Amino acid sequence: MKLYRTENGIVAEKAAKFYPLYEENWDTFINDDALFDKLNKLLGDREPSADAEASIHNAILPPVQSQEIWASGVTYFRSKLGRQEESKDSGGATFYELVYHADRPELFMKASGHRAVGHGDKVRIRKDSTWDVPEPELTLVITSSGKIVGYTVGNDMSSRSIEGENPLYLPQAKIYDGSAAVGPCILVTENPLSPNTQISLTIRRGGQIAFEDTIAISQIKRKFEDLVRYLFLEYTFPHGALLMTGTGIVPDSSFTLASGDEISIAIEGIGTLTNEVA
Ligand code: DO4
Ligand code: MG
Repeated sequence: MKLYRTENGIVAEKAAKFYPLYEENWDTFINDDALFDKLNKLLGDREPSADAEASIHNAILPPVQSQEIWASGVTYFRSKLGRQEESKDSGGATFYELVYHADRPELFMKASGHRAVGHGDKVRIRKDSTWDVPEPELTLVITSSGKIVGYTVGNDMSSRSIEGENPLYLPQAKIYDGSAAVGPCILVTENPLSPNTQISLTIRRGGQIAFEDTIAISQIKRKFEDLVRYLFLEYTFPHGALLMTGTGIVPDSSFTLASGDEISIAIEGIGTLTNEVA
């Protein structure tokens, strides 16, 4: 089952039928350890509607409201290599090696919910950056008790020139207006995603494919539960949280994003998040 946040309210999708849940409040509805069962039961008593389906095609909002969006770093080998390469002149490479193998993961706050952009919105590159990439990341939807109840697609837009200059510039490389995209919906499942689930990134420039790659989530070095455990260790999330799980796809060093590029991130079972670079 999938949940969309639309201008009319929440819309649920089950077996290609769309159900209006307009009376529900996003923050309280998704922050429920029994979300799968609740949704399943609710849809059993409802009729699908053409209006609900239309509201998805009109405008989907990012599937986040009062939740904070956090991100994990250096969780895939390819990410470790990419960071080491970009920071080799600044002496930062050792830190990426260490954090890749450490028990404690790298976690950082990416955006508050109201700063996130959704499917079809524009993402941005910083004016003071010269080397930029999208980071396609499976994103966990977590309740305030720390339970993973769903998944969405995330784009952790990043400045490699600023991050490579000095690892301490990470917040500036990662956190700025238009740097966090999530959507198009939340996949609510009874069971965890299959490790074979593929994440695909396609970047189009002038209608042509400028970059594409795919990775399976089985390539991640850490367990999702461990990332969540560290995130919740000394921090409370009254509305729950979203957690990007890190990128396993890094374009070659010669690639940088440009204004007008179209970034599509597809994750099997969830959907495709598409954003143009402003
Ligand atoms: O350490 C820098 C950030 C890493 C990151 O965002 C990722 O691996 O996805
Ligand atoms: Mg990332």
